[in-house]
Amino acid sequence: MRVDVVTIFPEYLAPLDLSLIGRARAAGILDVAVHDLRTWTSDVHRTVDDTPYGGGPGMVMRPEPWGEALDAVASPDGSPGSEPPHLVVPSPAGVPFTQPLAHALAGESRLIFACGRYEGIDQRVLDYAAERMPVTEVSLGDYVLFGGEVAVLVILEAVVRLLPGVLGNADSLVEESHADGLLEAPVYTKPAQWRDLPVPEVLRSGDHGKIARWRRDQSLLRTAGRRPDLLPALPPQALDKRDRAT
Ligand code: 6GU
Repeated sequence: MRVDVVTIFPEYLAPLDLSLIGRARAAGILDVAVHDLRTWTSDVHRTVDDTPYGGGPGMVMRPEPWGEALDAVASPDGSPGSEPPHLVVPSPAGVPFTQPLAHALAGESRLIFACGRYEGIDQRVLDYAAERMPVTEVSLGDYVLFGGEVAVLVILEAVVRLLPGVLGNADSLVEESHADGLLEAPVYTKPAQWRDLPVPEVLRSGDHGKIARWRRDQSLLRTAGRRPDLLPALPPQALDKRDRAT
């Protein structure tokens, strides 16, 4: 997968060199380039923002540098039949970022992230891009960040770990929170007794049927307690009669 990130703060993306993402890059699974938006300014002050039409607080990112940047970064790589990149724009006004969206983005061969700051990017940049490539504005949740850079780190971490060859154990993708629309059950390791707290007896019983049932119940109870919004969103077959008893 090829990823281009356009930002006025390239240093913010330094963590992409670390850890599992850094390893995916070293293994050739992921190719990331971070670009400074100011490369595509033409005035001496390298201005990227201006006051909003219609008035109001804050500043809006000007369309010209963004247009030049996206023209340059999205230009076809020359290989015949190559798909257009998918433009991802982090924004508190976007669609919620979820595990299904992470899976969808993991299926793309090219992603471009456009990091807005201030009140956002002139809407015409997104309208123009949407005529030429898929564009998705994505939100991490119902709160406001200074800009899209940290959101890119979050989104890429969720996407890159889904790429084939990045995680050692494919089972961990099947068993994790959100894989089946429920939160994961609590986990324990040795020692069996820590301070005055024992590991739940069932997990030490060796009865795999009972363990699976206990984990399923814990998932259901956790989800009902912490994320009741997830339950109506489950597909109809997701809960059997035994689940409904929990
Ligand atoms: Cl993706 N960007 C910004 N700037 N703020 C956010 C967000 C994204 N998600 C939640 N708040």
